[in-house]
Amino acid sequence: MRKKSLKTLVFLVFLSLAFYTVLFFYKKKSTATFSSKKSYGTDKAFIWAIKETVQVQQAKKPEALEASQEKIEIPAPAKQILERCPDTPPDLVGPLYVEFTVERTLDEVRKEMNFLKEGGRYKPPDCIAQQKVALIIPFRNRYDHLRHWLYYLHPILKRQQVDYTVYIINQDGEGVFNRAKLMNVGYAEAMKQYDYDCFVFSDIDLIPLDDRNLYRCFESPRHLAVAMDKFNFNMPYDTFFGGVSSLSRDQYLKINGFPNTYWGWGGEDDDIHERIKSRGMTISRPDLATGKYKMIRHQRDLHNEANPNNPFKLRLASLNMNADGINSLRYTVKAIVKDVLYTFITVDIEAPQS
Ligand code: UD2
Ligand code: MN
Repeated sequence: MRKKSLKTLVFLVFLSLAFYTVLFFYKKKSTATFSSKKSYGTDKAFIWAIKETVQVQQAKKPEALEASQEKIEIPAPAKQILERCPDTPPDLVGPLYVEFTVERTLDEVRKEMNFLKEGGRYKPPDCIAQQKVALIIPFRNRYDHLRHWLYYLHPILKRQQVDYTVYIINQDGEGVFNRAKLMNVGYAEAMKQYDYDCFVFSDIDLIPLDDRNLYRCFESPRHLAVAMDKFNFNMPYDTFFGGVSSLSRDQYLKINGFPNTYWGWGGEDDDIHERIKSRGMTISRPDLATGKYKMIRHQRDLHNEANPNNPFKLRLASLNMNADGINSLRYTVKAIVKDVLYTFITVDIEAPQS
């Protein structure tokens, strides 16, 4: 019996020894596995293996990261490469209904033109406009006309897919009006702001009756207002160049711009025609149906009386053109105001008193 108990005791001691031995080695292993500097030198091979594993995992990490990013990443929209706008703008409607009986405030017009940027600017959003066009309007004290012009022209120009800005060139003071000189100022000021390649010069009181009459430049200088209601929708004479015209930058510079010396009403449009002719260029025109215009009826303005000297000057047009033009232009800008509908430039053009 005693012998049996001794055996059991020895067995128990053996068992507990075995247990503690296992426990000791297990502890040692677990310390080595989960780091600590203490164990670093003690089992280099083991640590190396761990580091290697970690490195392999780290090396794999970017891949794993990339893979996970690929999954959640929303594919970026393919970068839209804009194409040149088509030769014929797709949204043109043809003949237009135009009337001047409705009173419009500038604010009402502003609300309608929500596609414009400050300065009276627009650029087609879905294609690259064929031309960058500055619209130049000689102006003084014609605010009623201005409202109508903006109301009708902005949507037309938008449909024509033009990259454009509207410049109202406002003559400062009460001196004699000078339409052509104001148009030169418009050219010079517009060129300071943007790299325009085309200039459309328009009276404030002329609204096109067909949006297929494109406000852009052509191979030769263009006369757009060929069929006005006030002339029974016809040309008043063959060489008529008044109302609305367009010249590319090159064409404009070729004729040294416009004359600065036509004070008061009349003659300057014929002088411009002479300049074009004397430089060997022809005039391009829309047909009489497309080139229809409605003019807002008005009296002759104060300080813009017909100038009796202008017809004589006209005879010397081709002689004077080298000395009188964009190369001799002198003026002082008084103010530039950028509205959403237009860039309004008030300018002192050294006008004589009338
Ligand atoms: C004709 C021509 C015009 C020009 C002018 C002679 C037509 C439709 N147009 O216009 O192109 O050759 O004769 O100079 O035939 N303006 C003002 N405030 C003024 C005076 C003139 O803003 O006080 C501007 C305005 O843009 C006007 C333009 O100058 O539309 C031409 O003046 P106009 O309308 O009095 O001359 P009009 O109709 O005889
Ligand atoms: Mn007029």
